[in-house]
Amino acid sequence: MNKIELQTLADEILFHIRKKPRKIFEILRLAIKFGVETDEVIRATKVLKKWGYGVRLNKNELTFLSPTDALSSTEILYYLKTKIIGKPMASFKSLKSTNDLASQMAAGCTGEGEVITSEKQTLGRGRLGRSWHSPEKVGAYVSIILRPKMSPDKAPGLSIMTALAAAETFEKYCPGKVKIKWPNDILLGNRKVAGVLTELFTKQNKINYVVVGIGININQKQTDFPQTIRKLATSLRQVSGKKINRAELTAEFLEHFEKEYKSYPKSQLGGSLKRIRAYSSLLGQTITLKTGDKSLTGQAIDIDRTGALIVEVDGEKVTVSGGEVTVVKRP
Ligand code: BT5
Repeated sequence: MNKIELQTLADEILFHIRKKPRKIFEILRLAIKFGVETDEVIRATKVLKKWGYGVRLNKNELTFLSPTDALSSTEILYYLKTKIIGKPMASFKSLKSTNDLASQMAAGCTGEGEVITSEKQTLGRGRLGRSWHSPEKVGAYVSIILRPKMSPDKAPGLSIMTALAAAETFEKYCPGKVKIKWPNDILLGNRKVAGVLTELFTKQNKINYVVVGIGININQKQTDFPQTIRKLATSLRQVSGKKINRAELTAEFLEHFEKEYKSYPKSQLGGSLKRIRAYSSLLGQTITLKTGDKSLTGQAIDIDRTGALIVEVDGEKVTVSGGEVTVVKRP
């Protein structure tokens, strides 16, 4: 049994035994139920213990005592009600970057919807070589592998679609306070609570695969952020005043993501533009937008179905598909 099969067995066993906490389950019966050897049930139990589950293994018996607060696939799948996204899912204790691993896996033919999560990242990436602060136990670092049947020019809007799925997830915890800053930031107040990194891989002018990564600050206190971002960043816990179950929130995000993604390859942001506009922190504002070494200043007036921002510059409409935005403060 390889690592992934063992994790799947651990997921199935846990799902079964946690329905009846403190009940004693015979290892032999579990082995028969899941069609495996008894020593494989014991190995799966050890996987669960490693993730921090309270499970008691007593000679030939197994008992569920308590859940873990780790961001494990077992725990996320317990809450997850999707069809494609997160089926399957692989969770790690530490990775350099979930996007990097997802990309390697996708290059090796992993199918659409597979999700990679990690408790922490040692080299979490933002856009343009920037880094994403990814400490353990407080955040969620998640990458989704997609193989949409559409042309590569339709991919840029996936970032704002993902930001919308995140915003709708956060709304439950911080109602009325969530904003999307085009093209890839989710804000609470003026501070960043999550960021999206979409990476597109093409082959002969067609999409081979896309990796959508998101980093979410969930239970950080302000002092958990390094000085460099302490004034820019916030977490859901800080704004809601409540500690949040990270696995449950991750499952909720993946459900929102699946809903939005379903129609994306066909109609891009058609069905979600109204909601994106309502969440947007930029529309109506005077902004400066930098793309490479070019810069323009104007009024952000709309977002179109491809996810591009429309800016009015000296009476003319300019459509831009990516860049860095700062809001110009009026005197
Ligand atoms: C982003 O980039 O906002 C995209 C972040 C994507 C991270 C996810 S985590 C899972 C997946 N695996 C990865 O390796 N990456 C993805 P950008 O717009 O370039 O913003 C980066 C900037 O945000 C940094 O330069 C900091 O100023 C700020 N920043 C870094 N860490 C932050 C954090 N935890 N919270 C808020 N702001 C942060």
